[in-house]
Amino acid sequence: MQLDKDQILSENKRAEQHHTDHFNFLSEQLDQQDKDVNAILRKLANFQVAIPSWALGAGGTRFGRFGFFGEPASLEQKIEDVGILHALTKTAGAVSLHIPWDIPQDYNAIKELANANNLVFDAVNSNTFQDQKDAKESYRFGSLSNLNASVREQAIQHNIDVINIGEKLGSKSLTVWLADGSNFAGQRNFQSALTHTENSLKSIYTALPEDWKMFIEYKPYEPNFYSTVIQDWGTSFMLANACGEKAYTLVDLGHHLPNTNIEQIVSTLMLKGKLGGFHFNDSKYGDDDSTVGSVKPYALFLIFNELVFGMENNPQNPDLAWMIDASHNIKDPLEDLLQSLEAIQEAYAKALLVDQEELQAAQSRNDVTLCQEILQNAYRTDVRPLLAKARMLSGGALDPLKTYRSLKVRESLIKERGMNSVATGL
Ligand code: LRH
Ligand code: MN
Repeated sequence: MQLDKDQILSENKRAEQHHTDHFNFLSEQLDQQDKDVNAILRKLANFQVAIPSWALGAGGTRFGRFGFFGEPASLEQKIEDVGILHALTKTAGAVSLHIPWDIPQDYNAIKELANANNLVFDAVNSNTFQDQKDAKESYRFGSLSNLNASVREQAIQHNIDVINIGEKLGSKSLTVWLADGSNFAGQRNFQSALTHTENSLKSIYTALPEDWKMFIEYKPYEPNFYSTVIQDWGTSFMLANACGEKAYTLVDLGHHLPNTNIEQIVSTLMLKGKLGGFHFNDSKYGDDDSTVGSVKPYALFLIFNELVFGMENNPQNPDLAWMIDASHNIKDPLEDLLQSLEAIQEAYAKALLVDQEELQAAQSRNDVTLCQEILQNAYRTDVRPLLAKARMLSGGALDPLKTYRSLKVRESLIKERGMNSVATGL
């Protein structure tokens, strides 16, 4: 299924007057504050987020899975679903595949389909946290950190296979997340686990094409509940430095212990030129993989404030990889992803309203209250007319979620795929 432009434009017609009134009111306000509205619109339009191929169906937990109807049962259908998100938002121009959940059968056909949906392939993700049925070795006691050299070899080879798959699709980066760790004190020697992991990552790094990046994703716990080898940003940063200049740290927002100051981690990694990218989501307790901005929207804004500062002041840090990593248990996956895309754009737009010079001047005078006011004024600005305008200028929907519903997209997907089609992934 593909949405055609005219369907979206006719929906926009109905909302146009309302949008124009709100946009004119806001841009007048921003003009008075000497904000360059056109520059902000350009930045919003250029901000493309990759959609995870593993989040297009209903996920589940160990307590059960409630399938969502009309799920994409093949990689082709997953790319079509990302195409629908991109047609509506014009900000979802990439898909991030997870291997072996999404191994293409016909690379040319997959590339053509992605092209037809104006999509590119972002980072490819390896998977050494599950055993494959025909695998020689098991990852029960770890993969790249395993005490057994042939298990490590198998995991290293898998990552090299994932790079080869990504190369055929035009991807330029590999994301490595390890579940490796232990469930009980005394189960593993921390130093041997870390040393094996470092050496294994270095082996994978040597197979990385010249123009590729390797993202090392950290996580404090789950599925191991006593220790995780790559548990925090410091460990990932250390391993990225040990591997080389093409290795970076990937920040998954859900991979932090409660009340961690993630914006400070982001700022530090950008200063050191080692921030590779993000897995956007939100969480109240653990790695909940909830809708972006649905729990801690102000924290997301503060992260984007550091990103905007870093993108203006840290040329040593490369362009970032923007990806969503979510899992949906009870909601329509496409509606959830539309909301996440909106929340990311909203946080970015609000951060672009922060006058970084004015903030630095207030910081240099230790005018604490004014520093807060500068941030909160930006955060309290309703930037949604800017997002809508940027989408409309790119041929997208003024209101993607409303358009998704009024065009009865899910109903059409169910008609095409049936009620019980199931997607691979989480
Ligand atoms: C681990 C993680 C990782 C993916 C997986 C699907 O929690 O965030 O990024 O490999 O989710
Ligand atoms: Mn992740």
